[in-house]
Amino acid sequence: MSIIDELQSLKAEALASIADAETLSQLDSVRVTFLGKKGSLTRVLRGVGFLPAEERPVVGKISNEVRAVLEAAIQERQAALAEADLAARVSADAIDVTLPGRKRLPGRKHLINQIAEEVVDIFLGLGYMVAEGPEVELDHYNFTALNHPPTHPARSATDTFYVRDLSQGLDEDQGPVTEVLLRTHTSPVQVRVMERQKPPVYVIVPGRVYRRDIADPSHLPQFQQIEGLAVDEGITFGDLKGTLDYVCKELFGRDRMTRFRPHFFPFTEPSAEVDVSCGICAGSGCRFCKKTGWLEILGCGIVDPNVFGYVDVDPEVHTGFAFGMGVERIAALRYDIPDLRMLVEGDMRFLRQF
Ligand code: 2U9
Repeated sequence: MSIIDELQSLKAEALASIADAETLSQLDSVRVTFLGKKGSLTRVLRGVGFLPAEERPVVGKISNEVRAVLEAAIQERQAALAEADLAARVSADAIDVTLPGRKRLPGRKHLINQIAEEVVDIFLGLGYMVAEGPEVELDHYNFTALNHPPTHPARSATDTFYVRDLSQGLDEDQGPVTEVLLRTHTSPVQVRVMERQKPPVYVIVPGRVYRRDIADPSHLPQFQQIEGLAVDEGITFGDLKGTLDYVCKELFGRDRMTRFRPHFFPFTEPSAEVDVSCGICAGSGCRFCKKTGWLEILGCGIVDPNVFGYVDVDPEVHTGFAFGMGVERIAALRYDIPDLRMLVEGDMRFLRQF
């Protein structure tokens, strides 16, 4: 094959490879293969030296033409590939400006917190102050100072979460630790208030409490309580009844009645449970109130003199009443929620503003 034929077939082969190149880097290796210093064209032109002198300019001219054609073809293909590459990237990154924007969903206070605030506000209106305290408590404030005898069942490790300091590692020999616990009621806060403040004391205490209960429709191992305490000279059970009857009417409606049933609590004597008349049947008995006409909503009593002994208040001079309610239970009664667990399962319908 003559050099000229070789040049023509090299040109045809190179043009085909250029057309086949699908990426810029493939195209560059085609360029190196055919036009590079050690490429095919250079190799063919090495034979020029053996040609008769008169043929050399002709071959030289043709080889320059081949080089020019190939360089032009490469440039053209390069432009086409770069354009296709850009188009692909643009379409991959494309933003569809016609899509609707992301909605920011407004939230609202959870029902539990709404009701807790509502109850607190009613007592603020009666002149009570609000107090808060630690959720990790000492046995002294949670039980002893609240007149629980050492053997009281609520003190057992099956009823109360006890806390251990594991910062020094888990020591298996460490016996049961009974000094530190998760408070089972907010009453220890009232004890702390009375330690600091001499009567008159009118205080309302909202907060989270913990009990080792298995969650079921009417129990939660963690729930919110609101407790209150009034200590003054000459406080009577009549003051307790008047206050709680007013609060129930504020919470459930002016037409509702209350009744007080005798009960027992270690920290109050006498003690009572308070029922509010059923809002569905107005007291005549229905399924909602289990045919009783009444719904149990809180506990209360006259502060036991023993409790005053722990905080240096003289029971001969001062008397007091106290009460407590579970906020989830109030929410369930007011809004006919059949299972307390529904309130704490993260259901967004309790948090979304519609
Ligand atoms: C002091 C003295 C007395 C707080 C009280 C109750 C009655 C009561 C329960 C209601 C439902 C707890 O959430 S519940 O399970 N509470 O019935 N609590 S009297 O008595 C006190 C508090 C503090 C110094």
